[in-house]
Amino acid sequence: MTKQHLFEACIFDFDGVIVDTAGYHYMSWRKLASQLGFEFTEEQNEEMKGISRMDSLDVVLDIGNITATQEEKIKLAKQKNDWYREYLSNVDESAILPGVYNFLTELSDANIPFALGSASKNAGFIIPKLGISHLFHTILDGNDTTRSKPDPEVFIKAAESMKKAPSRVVVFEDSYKGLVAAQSAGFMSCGVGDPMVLANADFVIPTFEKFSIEVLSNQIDELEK
Ligand code: B16
Ligand code: MG
Repeated sequence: MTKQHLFEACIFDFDGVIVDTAGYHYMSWRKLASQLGFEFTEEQNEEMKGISRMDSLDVVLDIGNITATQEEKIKLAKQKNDWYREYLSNVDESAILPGVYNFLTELSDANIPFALGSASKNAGFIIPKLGISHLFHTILDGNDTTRSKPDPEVFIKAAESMKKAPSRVVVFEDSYKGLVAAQSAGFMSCGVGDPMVLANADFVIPTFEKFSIEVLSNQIDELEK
């Protein structure tokens, strides 16, 4: 068995893993908080990574001690999303995070399938702008699921679409809650970002720069020892 067979497929989160949009989510929530009259910090934003838009809104409103009716919440979420989409209006392949494109093409050339598993309802809208849709076996976003991370629904559906057992699939995630989702369903997990924040991952990489199938296989090898 060659090392690359230590895993059979991958699932990539979107915001903060494939593309540099996590900052735009933060800017949009901060703008909403400021309009509502309170501060929203980068630290508080960490809580929002990986969770759905409406769950994120509840977190923001809690921070500001604001109560809102369902109708008001829908309007506020729409406002946030309009700003987010405005920030994204010129997004193109330059927003792909460093090293990601090379790793995706390496997987593709090696015939290792991979899927997108995102909580974002905007992922399906953004990904064609990046010119990488054709590389993915399956693209699943927040429109394809009813439960958001830390529920593993999106990852389980992605693995099923590729006909792979979770234990043979590596999930790449930039959020603590996304890693909880991956681990609860028995996936291998790789955190992308700060190891202090992503302490629940099997292993963590700062970015995909200098990352490769060989590096991933070595990491898995270590895990299995
Ligand atoms: P939207 P991911 C998640 O995407 C983001 O991390 C999270 O911050 C956001 O609230 C969520 O998508 C919903 O996004 O408003 O675009 O539907 O990281 O799971 O790819
Ligand atoms: Mg993310």
